[in-house]
Amino acid sequence: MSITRRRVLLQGGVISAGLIASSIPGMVAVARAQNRQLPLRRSLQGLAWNDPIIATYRDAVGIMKKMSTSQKFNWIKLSEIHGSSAGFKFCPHGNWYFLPWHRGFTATYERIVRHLTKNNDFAMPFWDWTANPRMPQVFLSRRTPDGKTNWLFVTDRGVQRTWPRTRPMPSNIVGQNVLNTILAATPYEIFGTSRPRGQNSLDPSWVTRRTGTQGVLEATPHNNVQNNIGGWMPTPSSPRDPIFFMHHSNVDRIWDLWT
Ligand SMILES: [Cu+2]
Repeated sequence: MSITRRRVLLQGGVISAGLIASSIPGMVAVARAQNRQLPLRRSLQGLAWNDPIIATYRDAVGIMKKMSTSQKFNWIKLSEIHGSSAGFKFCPHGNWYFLPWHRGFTATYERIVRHLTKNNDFAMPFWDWTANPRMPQVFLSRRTPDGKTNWLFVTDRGVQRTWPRTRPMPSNIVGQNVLNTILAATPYEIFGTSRPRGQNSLDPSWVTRRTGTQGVLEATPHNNVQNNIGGWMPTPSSPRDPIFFMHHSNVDRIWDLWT
């Protein structure tokens, strides 16, 4: 059976209505939040280093990096939900849960940033690598122009990004043609990766099995942008690079476009 975008929409609607009705506290909060104007995710392009959105994210990453490992929002500890040097933990790749899982993960960080900075206008910007294929400037310098630590730069010992700052991501990875191919894929499992081989129940253990066939979105721009950036990004510890969330915010936006 092929799952079309319409079917995903219908099933998604039924699932969320059911959850709200059963008054799970988190979902009630989501329903309430939907009644007020939610902050809109913006393109990273054109946001200056001192734009409130960038400054908020940089501050939050700094707060999390300075937390001890016993604190629940510690930067490294949070990233271990995704994976660590021991391998992937909960994150599904090569699995049709790839998109929804990373949507939830990105939204979780977005809320943590609001919580830590008290800036409720914050929404995770997206790096639109199709329109702006060079690495975003605000991630690239060790210090901000006013001489403070740039927490968006990767300073971990022995782990450095390797993609040259002046070189655009190649168009066979992020170009408009690639995007058109992604958006033209109607079956969800072609667009957004297939179910793991042999899945025959909704048991949560299927979420972390990586035996599906990656769709173009996951296999082409998602994987290759991460592989090209280097440092943490090609590894299970990829969320240790703050650019991870603006990369995934864009993957999430493309899912929304497709829908
Ligand atoms: Cu992942």
